[in-house]
Amino acid sequence: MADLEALAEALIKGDRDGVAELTRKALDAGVGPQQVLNDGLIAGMSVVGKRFKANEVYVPEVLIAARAMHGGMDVLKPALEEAGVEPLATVVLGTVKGDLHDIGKNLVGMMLSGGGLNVVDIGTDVPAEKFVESCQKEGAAVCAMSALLTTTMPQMTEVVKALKDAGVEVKTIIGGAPVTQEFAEEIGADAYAADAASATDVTKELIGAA
Ligand code: B1M
Repeated sequence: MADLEALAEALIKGDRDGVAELTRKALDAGVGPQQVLNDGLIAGMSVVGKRFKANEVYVPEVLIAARAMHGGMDVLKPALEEAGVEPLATVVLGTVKGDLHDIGKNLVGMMLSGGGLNVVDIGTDVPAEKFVESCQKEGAAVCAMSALLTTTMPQMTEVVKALKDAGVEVKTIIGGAPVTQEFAEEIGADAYAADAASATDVTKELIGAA
């Protein structure tokens, strides 16, 4: 019988090769790809997320766990596609115009992927029009914005406004060191998250998948 607990544990430890091997073994043993994803990879990543939130692990551990997650996903992806398993939703993610910081954004992206979402990362220094265009093109359920500079926070206002003006039906979530819940409310964003793990929980709440 496949050991999905061991798979989750290998992911938490950041053992990329172990994760790939245990994912393959689980599939070979006849476990469905959705179950391998939920009870193995996502289960492991959500433990990492909780520990990160509680300051029990830090950025390097999350990056290593995310790398291990990718090792498992490489093996799992063809099986998921074959079984017609869809991601929960698509999230368009970017750092707003004028801002080149991407370490936090990338962490958010990794945790969102680890939570079963399809993440379309549109990079840094992204103007409002590009957010709008990408959300439309990708059929995104959520538009996620990161800003690390007080001077670029107003760009988030621009994106929220541009999405509304274009009539794009998408939920918005914002975050980054200078961003606050109050600011999110002020600009009419749907949600704020303080860190990458919370961003995943809040995004799932926004799409009713929590
Ligand atoms: Co810059 N920088 N930087 N910088 N930089 C800061 C942000 C700063 C606080 C440093 C300081 O002065 N103490 C300061 C901003 C001051 C302010 O506006 N309040 C600053 C400045 C001023 C600048 C420049 C203007 C410096 C200059 O050139 N004079 C310049 C601006 C360039 C630009 O963007 N146009 C600049 C440049 C750079 C580098 C290029 C050198 C580099 C970025 C490299 C890169 O990202 N590829 C850099 C770095 C590394 C930093 C610090 C040191 C670290 C940022 C970081 O990666 N943290 C930073 C000081 C600091 O924070 N100690 C600083 C780690 C990361 C994991 O955390 O990004 O906060 P963070 O992400 C967290 C949360 O915020 C949250 O989750 C993440 C993980 O939990 N989160 C979200 C982030 N996005 C989210 C989105 C969400 C939800 C949560 O929902 C969608």
